[in-house]
Amino acid sequence: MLKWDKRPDMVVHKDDPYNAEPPRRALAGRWITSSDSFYSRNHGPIPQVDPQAWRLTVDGLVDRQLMLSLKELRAEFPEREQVATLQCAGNRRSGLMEVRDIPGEEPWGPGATSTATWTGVSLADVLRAAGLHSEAGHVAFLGPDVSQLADPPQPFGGSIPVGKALGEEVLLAWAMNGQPLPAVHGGPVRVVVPGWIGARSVKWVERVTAQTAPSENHFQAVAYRLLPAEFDPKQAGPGDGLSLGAIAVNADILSPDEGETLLPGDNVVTGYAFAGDDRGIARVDVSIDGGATWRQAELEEQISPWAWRHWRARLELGAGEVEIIARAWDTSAAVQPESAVHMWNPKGYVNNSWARVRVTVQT
Ligand SMILES: Nc1nc2c(c(=O)[nH]1)N[C@H]1C(S)=C(S)[C@@H](COP(=O)(O)O)O[C@H]1N2
Ligand SMILES: [Mo]
Repeated sequence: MLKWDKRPDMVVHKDDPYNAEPPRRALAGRWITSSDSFYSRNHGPIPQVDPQAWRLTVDGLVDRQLMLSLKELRAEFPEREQVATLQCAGNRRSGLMEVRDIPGEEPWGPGATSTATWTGVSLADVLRAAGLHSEAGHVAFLGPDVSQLADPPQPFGGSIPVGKALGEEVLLAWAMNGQPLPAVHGGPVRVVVPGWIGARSVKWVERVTAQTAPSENHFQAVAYRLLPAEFDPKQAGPGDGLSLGAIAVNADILSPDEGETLLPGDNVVTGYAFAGDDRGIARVDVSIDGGATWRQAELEEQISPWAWRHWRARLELGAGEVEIIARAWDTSAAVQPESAVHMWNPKGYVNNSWARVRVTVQT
């Protein structure tokens, strides 16, 4: 059996804890990522949680503390299905590492982005049943997996502001692509926070706490924050840098792959584009002359307000080495920045610079 039932050609950044992304070809041409291709990002050992024994505690600034089994969660709240893209804040970090090394972090490519159909209940319904207090400003999540990346080691957690937590798209999900949620993706139950960095979608969630301030968990207060380029990440403490939440507009090329050899003439280029929260993809441009001139790609269907948008463009390519470039615009008219040089940051988050793939066109 392959590790965590993943396809054999996953790009494995680390075996233990398992960190792997699908190659571009596994994402290309598919609006829904099959579960065996979906990236997986883990900060600690993957727990095997018995679905019968699993309980969710809802506490903090609520009228009634709740303790729910999976059976109760399914019976007491309306079921919701949501297609949503997850994207790690470290997606495309490898592009930042080409600018300057980022010791201790993994060189993720464009595959730390995947899309699934999630089934569960709205977190908002559960918070309403608990009687959320008006002073609650944030909703914190806690998993059971203890990460050695925190000092001292602590379970993975994070939080989202109450305004986002009450959006009906935020799920406590037990199924992925119509199957029980696999352990590697947080089974039996995980949080899915569509449009926000993947880190907020806490897996194997055991506790939901309504509180006045953001979570003090390492992965909210210290990691997943955007530090100024000059900052020494070893000196970073709670609250330093910008807290990452909604995902910035981003895109990458899925086909052709980096280094591919193509035939001269008409070639089809495809890729994905994604913008977080309430923003959508408005336009994708492609260029083969370094960005001097652009041509608009054709946008494929918007399959859900919370999913990426695939795009395609037909390019006439002449013989030689060609760099294909793509950039997306979102519905707030934000566009991807040109260069990773200006995006570089000590932990290597949010590389949303122009997508570039170098190919050789045969003579
Ligand atoms: N409990 C727990 N939840 C977690 C993580 C983790 O290490 N532990 N990693 C987070 C990060 S950084 C990302 S990008 C997503 C990845 O989800 P996936 O492994 O299902 O793709 O899970 C998030 N939830
Ligand atoms: Mo992540």
